[in-house]
Amino acid sequence: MAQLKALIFDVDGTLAETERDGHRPAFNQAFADAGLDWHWSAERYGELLEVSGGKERIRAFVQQSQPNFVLPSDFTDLDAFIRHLHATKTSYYKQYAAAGKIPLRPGVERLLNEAKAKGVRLAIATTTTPANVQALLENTLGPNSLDWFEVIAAGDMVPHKKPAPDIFEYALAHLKLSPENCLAFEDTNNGLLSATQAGLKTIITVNDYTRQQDFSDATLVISDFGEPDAPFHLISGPAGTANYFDIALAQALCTA
Ligand code: XBP
Repeated sequence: MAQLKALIFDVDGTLAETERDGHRPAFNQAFADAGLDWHWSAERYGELLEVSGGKERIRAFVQQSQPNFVLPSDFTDLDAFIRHLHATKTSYYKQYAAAGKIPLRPGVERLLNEAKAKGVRLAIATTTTPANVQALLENTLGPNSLDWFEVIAAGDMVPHKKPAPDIFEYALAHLKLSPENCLAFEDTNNGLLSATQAGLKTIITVNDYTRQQDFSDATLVISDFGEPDAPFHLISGPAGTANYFDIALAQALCTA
């Protein structure tokens, strides 16, 4: 029987609705600052989210939709210009987090605190930039909250971003744990592919960008983690009598 030893969390869309509340407006503000007439609508951004990584997403947008794009004269190549845009975007994301514009999703803080109280180890496996993780956690969970996580695997730390398994494999290696003793938490099909290829049972919490995606290989699919007074909506999988996600349910799913 596999004992639950650690929870490994995706960030964007799982811990918080960051794509809606942070990343998309930050991208658009960075484009405006650069004098570009690019504006990613919620719908267009949902399409672009197929591409993991903000820098990769900008490049995909240029290749898909800006065939006549002319590089500004003070940049030597497109990668340098994308890095500049992305750095501006990250600064806006951090400002939004600091302004309290990116709240945690239901049940996240409760589940993290219960895990800590019960000795279940915590880790993060995300495509987003480490600075964004720090800004989100410190501005929602407090100044020492990064220390709750034994490893924060993020962004360019690995060569291949989700749906490749690299980022979850990086987290498992640093935890020195077998995937059978962990659960992954995701919100997208790309994230599910990444976690399951790393051997992890995966819990999906859907959101407006992802609820129509294929989660056939997920262990459990729920609307969110829920709260005792605000139950989750069970979409698929064995939740038993639970109506919010807690360590007891996590252990039952890990063992099953
Ligand atoms: C989601 C991503 C990230 C964010 C943007 O990461 O793909 O690229 O959309 O962040 P995850 P950056 O779901 O794995 O948390 O611009 O810093 O990449």
